[in-house]
Amino acid sequence: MRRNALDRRTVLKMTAAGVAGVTLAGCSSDGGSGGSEESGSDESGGDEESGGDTEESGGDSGGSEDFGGWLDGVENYDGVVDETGSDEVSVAVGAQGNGGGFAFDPAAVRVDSGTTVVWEWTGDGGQHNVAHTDGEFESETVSEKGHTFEHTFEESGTFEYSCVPHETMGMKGAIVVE
Ligand SMILES: [Cu+2]
Repeated sequence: MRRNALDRRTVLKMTAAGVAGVTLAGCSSDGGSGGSEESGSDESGGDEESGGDTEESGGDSGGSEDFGGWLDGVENYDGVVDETGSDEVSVAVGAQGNGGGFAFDPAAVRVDSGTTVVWEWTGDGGQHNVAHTDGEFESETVSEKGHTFEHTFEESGTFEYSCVPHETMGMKGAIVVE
């Protein structure tokens, strides 16, 4: 709730902190070369994040969901980031991963139904898009930093998507709607 009052940049940082939290709880693989900048915000964001963890009624231990193998080989996938309780959630497009700016961050996120997910282009990795595997949503293919695409998830379910130009490199993601 408090999170909604923060600007998008802060939300992104906190999301990164959430990923780090999952890392600590789960396997100990490090965040990769792209994680160094984000790690600076981990300490401040981490406290707040752990406060929110009490809302998780068990269930999602990081990395236990593999989406039928959809996220196999997605370098930056490190468990489903819980953003339930947020009206709007940001996902970076062209985050570091998969050998360059070829990742969605977070790769997988859990939201409540009615949540708007806003994908925001970092400007890295060239041209990207956001394409649901079954065509329920699809963005333009663009490279410009700051470009956004949004989709409001009204129905519960699991939504797998990719960046079509970089899907084979592992630029894939998933939204779990409760
Ligand atoms: Cu891409």
